[in-house]
Amino acid sequence: MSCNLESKKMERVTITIEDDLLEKFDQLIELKGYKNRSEGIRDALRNLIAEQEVDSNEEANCVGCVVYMYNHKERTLSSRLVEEHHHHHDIPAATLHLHVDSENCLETTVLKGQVKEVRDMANRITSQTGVKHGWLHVVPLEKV
Ligand code: NI
Repeated sequence: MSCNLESKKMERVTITIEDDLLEKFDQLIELKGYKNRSEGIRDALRNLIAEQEVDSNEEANCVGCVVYMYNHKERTLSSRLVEEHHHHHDIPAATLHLHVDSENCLETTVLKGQVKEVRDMANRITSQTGVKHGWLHVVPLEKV
């Protein structure tokens, strides 16, 4: 992840980091494909700020990505999930469905709304009996 920095005012800062922590960070940024440490640190800061914003403002606009797996042979589960989506059609959503194997389906649903609405909807999906590996990632829409 990176953004166009040409138009942004930048400031050079000096930070102090323990050798072993820096070594791990260097391994991480290489693994993730960052061009340099600055790119990696900027992204880490953005994530930290976004996480804090989401935690502190339930009314902020966001997009949420909820990922979950379920067994489509589980009685009534597929229809319960569809029912959940139709019942809350006021929250814009798009779902990608992958037939993982003969039993399991993986769905990724992208929701748009206030943090509280998105969290509630994600909880209604992932708390259904038979849904496993439920996970939500929330991205605030205000620019960081
Ligand atoms: Ni499927």
